[in-house]
Amino acid sequence: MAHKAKVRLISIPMSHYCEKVRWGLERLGIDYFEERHLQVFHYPRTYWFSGGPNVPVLIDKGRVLHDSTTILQYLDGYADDSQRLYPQHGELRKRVDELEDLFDEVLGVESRRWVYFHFKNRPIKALRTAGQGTPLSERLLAPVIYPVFKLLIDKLVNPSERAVEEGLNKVRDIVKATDSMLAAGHTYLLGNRFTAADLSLACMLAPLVMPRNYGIRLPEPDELPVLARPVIDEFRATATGAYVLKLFDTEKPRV
Ligand SMILES: N[C@@H](CCC(=O)N[C@@H](CS)C(=O)NCC(=O)O)C(=O)O
Repeated sequence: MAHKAKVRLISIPMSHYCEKVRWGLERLGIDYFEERHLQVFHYPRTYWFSGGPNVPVLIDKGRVLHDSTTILQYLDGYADDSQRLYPQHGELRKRVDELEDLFDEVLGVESRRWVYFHFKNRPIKALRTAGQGTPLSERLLAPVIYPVFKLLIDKLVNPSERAVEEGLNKVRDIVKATDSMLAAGHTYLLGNRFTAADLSLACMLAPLVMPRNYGIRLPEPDELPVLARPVIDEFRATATGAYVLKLFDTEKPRV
């Protein structure tokens, strides 16, 4: 693929872990090329570059990095003091790391489970969102391999009704905690500085509040399955949901 960008991001475009990296790159104004793949079709590329199944994978000057947190920390090396997402020392850095880990490992896992629960039996709708910017060959083949894809999702994500309900309760607990942090009245979660904790909260909650200015066009609430809409309304109505929508609007560069 011919392109002049120095940095390559291998992504599944709807992935909120990939959104973290896009946001990090765009915030720093780094020229990058996003190589987008549909789920499953990404495997040859990720195994080739990183030896593993997951996106995001970032390739910069011959270095291969994977895991959104590792990548954001790496990109912080390009940031000047005012742009840094990770405070350099001390207690604040510890809090940023703890929160980013909680958002990635619990919130992001549960918001993704919820998405797959609502979309796994709606291949046409799912492909319309997931396919944006992916190769035509993948989009044409996707309906054929959809049964394999569904089996894999059941195994990897377990989007059962019970797991989804339990997962939403974990999300509610996290949102209660972030609501009280926001009630302290600072501009951001941990004070007056935008950090990786804010960025990760925004991306990991995104599937449950469907912001505009996400890296792909997400469905509007009225395009969602009827049963999914009350959950979007619920989270948009929280202080954290409103905060996340505001971050997408004000902190994420428009490209
Ligand atoms: N902790 C990882 C999670 C990445 C992740 O779970 N990526 C998913 C996409 S949302 C993936 O690549 N899944 C492919 C698979 O499991 O086969 C990160 O922060 O990057």
